[in-house]
Amino acid sequence: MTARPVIIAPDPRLKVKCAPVESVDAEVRTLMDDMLESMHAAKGIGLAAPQVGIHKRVIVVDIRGEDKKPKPLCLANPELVWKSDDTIVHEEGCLSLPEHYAEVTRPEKVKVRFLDYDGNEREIEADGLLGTCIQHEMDHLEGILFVDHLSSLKRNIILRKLTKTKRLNNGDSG
Ligand code: GNR
Ligand code: NI
Repeated sequence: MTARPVIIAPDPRLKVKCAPVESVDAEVRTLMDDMLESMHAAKGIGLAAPQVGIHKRVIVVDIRGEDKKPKPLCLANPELVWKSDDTIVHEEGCLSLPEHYAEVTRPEKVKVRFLDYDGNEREIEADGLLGTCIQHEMDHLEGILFVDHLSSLKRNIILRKLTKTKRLNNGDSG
């Protein structure tokens, strides 16, 4: 398995609508394995394929803490089949927006249909942190980041800071 670097915003590769996979074949399973390794290495609770530069509809999540045994979930072609009218506010972070956090409002509960690691069609109902995380990852497949749910003022503050950090890391003077 190979941990792949996570792309940091702003970056056009994070704004792409991803394509469905035809099936969960060996290549997709390798991608899932690499994504789990990348996510664990970065201490994230979820990761979407576009964050490692692959524009396929594949996400992984693992919301367990470090104390408990990890039980990762791999989802290909996830589809929202139902969402609650009730919403919840959760503080979100994103490996592509390092060190920035904000409260995001989303449906409290969702039902999602997907292909699992073995290629079987499954459905899960998720709420709480898992529900929030799955919705956050599914947004990535549409080229949407959590900052896109904020006011343009808050979004621009975060994106400008990230641009500045990138410039500093690249050694530019501006
Ligand atoms: O590690 C992550 N934590 C997190 C916290 C609240 C809501 C969503 C997330 S997902 C994020 C990892 C990530 O960027 N996934 O795309
Ligand atoms: Ni993210």
